[in-house]
Amino acid sequence: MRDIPAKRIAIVGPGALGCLLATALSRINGEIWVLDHDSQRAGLLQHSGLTLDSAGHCEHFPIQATADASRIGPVDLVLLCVKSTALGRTLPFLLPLLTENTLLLAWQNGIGHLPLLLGAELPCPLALAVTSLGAHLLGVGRVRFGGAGATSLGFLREASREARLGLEEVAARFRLAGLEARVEDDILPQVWNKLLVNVGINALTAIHDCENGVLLGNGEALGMMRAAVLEAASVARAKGIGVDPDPVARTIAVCRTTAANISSMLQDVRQNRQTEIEAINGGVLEEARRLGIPAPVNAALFAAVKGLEKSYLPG
Ligand code: KPL
Repeated sequence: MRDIPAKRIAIVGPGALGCLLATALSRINGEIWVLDHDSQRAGLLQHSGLTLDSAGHCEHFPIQATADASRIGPVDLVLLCVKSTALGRTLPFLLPLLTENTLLLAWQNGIGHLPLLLGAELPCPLALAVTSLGAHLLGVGRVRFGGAGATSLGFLREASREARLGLEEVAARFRLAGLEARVEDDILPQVWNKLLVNVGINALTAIHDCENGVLLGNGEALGMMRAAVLEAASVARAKGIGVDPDPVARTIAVCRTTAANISSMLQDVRQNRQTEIEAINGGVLEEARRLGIPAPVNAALFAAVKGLEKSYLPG
């Protein structure tokens, strides 16, 4: 592929999104690595590569994968695709990938993890990616494309000119790979707009053990959705973040377009994994508490999902 320089890129976390991005970027000039904390799975990925299932058409991509970041060494770009719950243990693990010339791009849902990201001692610039790309993991290294969606990229802090140019180049690379991507001057409204949707859908689907679309036919759940989203939107506005003027309509629209989806939180609960409730409704609660804004519905959703986790997580 011409027009774009070859880069060394590491994708950390071979979940649905990590695998999808790895397949997309494999089409473009560059050296792609997948870093996984699980050495057995990394071995499988190295051996079998990635498979992308797009509308029933399967494509295979050989990939380099390892559980040892020092085997990869410094790279130009890191796509940090682990869940917010794994960030604490992942940041030290990926340090061998980073130099001052690396760009670290974080793809987590929610906001509760942002203090951890911002407080991390990193040698390189850090940017956030907010995406509505759909992806579903079918098995190790096997991902189903779940629908096109825009990706916004942006820095949370003042960034150097080089870093901003680097991020523009990342957006161009994604576009060349067929993904819709753009750089935002202010990424926070995008982070919060996505958060508001997750606040309204994820916990409720976990509590009711249902697909996203089922919420639309449940009057009680719809009332909770509306109230939770409005509480979170008041918090955003109190922080001066310009979120969507009608976040409830947006959440309902997403519920409709993703009606058959099992939300990421329900998938976590069904597989007895820790959910992202701390980063999503928990993140809103933390900000609400700081600002003295009541958020009883988010508190109830938070407590209910914590109760579910307690039934299967040790400790
Ligand atoms: O982002 C999602 C998630 O499941 O985390 C939604 C938009 C709710 C789609 O399922």
